[in-house]
Amino acid sequence: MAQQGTLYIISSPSGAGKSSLINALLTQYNTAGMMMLSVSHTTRAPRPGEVDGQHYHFVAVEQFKQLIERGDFLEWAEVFGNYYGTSRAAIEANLAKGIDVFLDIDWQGARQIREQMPTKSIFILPPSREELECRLIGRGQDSAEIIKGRMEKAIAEMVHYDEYDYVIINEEFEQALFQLRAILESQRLTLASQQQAQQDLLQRLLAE
Ligand SMILES: Nc1nc2c(ncn2[C@@H]2O[C@H](COP(=O)(O)OP(=O)(O)O)[C@@H](O)[C@H]2O)c(=O)[nH]1
Ligand SMILES: [Mg+2]
Repeated sequence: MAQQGTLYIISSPSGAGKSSLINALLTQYNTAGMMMLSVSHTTRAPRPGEVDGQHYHFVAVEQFKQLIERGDFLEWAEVFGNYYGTSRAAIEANLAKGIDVFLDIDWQGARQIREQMPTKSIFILPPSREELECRLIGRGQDSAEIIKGRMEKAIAEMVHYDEYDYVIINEEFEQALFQLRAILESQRLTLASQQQAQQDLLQRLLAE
């Protein structure tokens, strides 16, 4: 039996640098295509530069509700007034192939997934409130009112940090990326993982 991939849940408030970290991880360390990021469905409008099917599957509310009814979502939640959902199909198939799957989802989604399958969950925090505010303003895509709202939502997300297995403070990007990698590497070195990955070697080593 092929080794089952690990399902990583990564959450953070908006502006903590989660997307950049996940992207760097997947482009720099995706050895043999054994890691993938799940593309969620959302009812929010695409931002400039966002590509349908790549950043999200952008759908209308009606379509989203149909997907809920069909049972297509492993989890879904309303976040900042929009719907977001993780579709089941790609995830289960890829985990079965031994591929590590990454979910960029909020705390509500994380709770739902944890109830259904084994996960390793990681929460990414900004180094300070001031820095978080700077990063939210730095995007320059939203009005002052939206930014204020996002600060409030960020705090509402951050209070759930203690539901996660790992916590990373993203002060310096390369350091945070290194820490994210360390979590992955250690996961691959657990007894259970190594017993699967090194079956042949272990058999040879322990033969009488
Ligand atoms: N529950 C759930 N949350 C999601 C999903 N996709 C994205 N999110 C979360 O929704 C929030 C808003 O995401 P987004 O619209 O991309 O804005 P961002 O804050 O700039 O990343 C983030 O916390 C995401 O992690 C999903 O499929 N399910
Ligand atoms: Mg995002």
